[in-house]
Amino acid sequence: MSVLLQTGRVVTADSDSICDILVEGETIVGLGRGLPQPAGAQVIDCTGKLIVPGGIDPHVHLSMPFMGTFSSDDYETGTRAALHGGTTTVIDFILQKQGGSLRSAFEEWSGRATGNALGDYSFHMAVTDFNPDTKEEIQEMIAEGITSFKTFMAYKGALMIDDAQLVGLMQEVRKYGGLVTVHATNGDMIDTLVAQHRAQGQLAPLYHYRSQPEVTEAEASGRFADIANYTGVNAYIVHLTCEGALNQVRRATQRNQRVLVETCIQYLLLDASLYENEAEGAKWVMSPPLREKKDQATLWAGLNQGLVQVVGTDHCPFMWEQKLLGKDDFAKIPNGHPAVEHRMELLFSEGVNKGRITPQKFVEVTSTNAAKIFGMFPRKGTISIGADADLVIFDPQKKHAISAETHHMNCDYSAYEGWELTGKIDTVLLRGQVAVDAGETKVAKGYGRFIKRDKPVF
Ligand code: DUC
Ligand code: ZN
Ligand code: ZN
Ligand code: ZN
Repeated sequence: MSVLLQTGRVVTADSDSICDILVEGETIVGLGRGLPQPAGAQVIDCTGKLIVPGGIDPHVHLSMPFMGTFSSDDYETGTRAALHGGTTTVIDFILQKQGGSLRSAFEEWSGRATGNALGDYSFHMAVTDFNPDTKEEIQEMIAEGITSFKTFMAYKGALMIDDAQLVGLMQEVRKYGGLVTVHATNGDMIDTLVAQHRAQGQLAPLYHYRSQPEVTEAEASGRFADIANYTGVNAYIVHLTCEGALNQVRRATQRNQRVLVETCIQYLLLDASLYENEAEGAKWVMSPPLREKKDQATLWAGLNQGLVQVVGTDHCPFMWEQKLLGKDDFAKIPNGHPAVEHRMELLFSEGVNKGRITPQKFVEVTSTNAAKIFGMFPRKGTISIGADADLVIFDPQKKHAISAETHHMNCDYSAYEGWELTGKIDTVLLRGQVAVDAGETKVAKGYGRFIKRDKPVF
C-alpha cells in the first residue's frame, strides 16, 4: 500500500520546502516535487498544510503506580490521545521496585503495553535502588533497547536514590555509552518544607508550590551536573522549570560539559498564580511545580539558545476524584497533569504562531532532538528516505479550543480548558498507516510497537 502526500510544506529540523512525500508500506521512499503517482496509491492533498515528523514525547507516565493510586491513562487511552495530538511515539518510565530487579519491572511494564498501545512506545528504566544486582543488569537492559536510566533525587522512601547510588549508576551506564536522566530536586529539603507547612496547618495547594522553591531544583540540578561531569556520563535533566536550574546548566557549559535539558509544555505556558485558586489548584499540582513568568521567559530563550533541547509533557493524569484525595492536605494530591494530547498544538500556537520559535525549532524540540538523544534517529524524528513514515499534517491557521469534553485523554478535566489555539492537526500517519484523520482514530489497539532504542547521538 502506498500513500502520496502532495505539495505540503515539509518542515524538518534543517529544511523547509514545498514537496511531495511518497510512502510505501511503513517507510518514506520518495521526497521531491511532482512525484509520479503509483497505481492504487492513496493521495492526500496537503496544499496549504505543514507536514512535520511525528512527535516524540519522551516523558509520559501511563498507568503509573504513584502516591497510593495509578495515573489514569493506560497504554490504550494514553497513546490514542497522543496520536490525536500528533505524537506518534511516547517514552514511558518503568519503575524498579526498591529491592526488586530491573528485569521484573521491565516484564511488568511490557505486559501493560503489549497489545494495548495504538502508538509506538519505548521505555526509560527508573533505577530506584542501585545495588550490586542492579549493576549487573545495566548492560542487559541496554541490550533490550532501554538505553536511558532515570533517577529521582526526590520522593524519598519510594523512588529517590542517594548520591552514592547516583555515582555508581553513572559509572556503570557510562561504560556502555548510555544516558542517565534525572528528576532534579532536593528531596530532603522538600520533605522538610512540606513537614513545616503541614505542622503550621498550611495545607492548601499553594503550599505544594511553597514547599518546592526554585533553590530546591537549582541545587539538585547543579549537583547532578557536577557528578555527571566527574563520571563523564551522558546526562539529561527532565522537566526543568526555572532560571536557577538552567543557570546550573549554563555553568556546566563553561567547562565544556553538555547537560541535555527537557522542559515541559506547562512550564512554558502556565505559572504559579494558578495555585492561588484553592478550590481548583490541585489540577496543576505537579512536581516540580509551575513557576514564575520570569522562568517562562528563561525557558523560551533557552530553546532558542540551544540550552533546552526537548519539550515533553510529564503527562501524568489523574481524575478529579483522585486529585480530591488531597482536598484537605496538599501533600496527598497525586502529582501530575494531563498534557500528552496538546503538547504540539499548544507549542505551535503559542510558540510558532506567536513568533517565539521558528517552525524548524518546533520540529527540533517536539521530535528530532528526542529521537537523537534517545537513540531512535533517523528512523524516527525526521522526514527522510528510509525513515518511518510518522507524519503529521498540520493546518497552521485552523482555530480550535481545548476542552475536556472533546479531548481523548482519560481525564475528566483539562489543565487548559477553554484555551483558543491557532493551528490544528488534520491527519497523522504512523509507520505509513493513517492513524488519525479529521478527529477520528483509524488504527486499532495493538498497532503500537515497542521501539528498541540505540545509544544517544547528540
Ligand atoms: N512529577 C509529577 O508531577 N508526576 C509524576 C512524577 C513527577 O515527578
Ligand atoms: Zn486536539
Ligand atoms: Zn519527575
Ligand atoms: Zn515524570
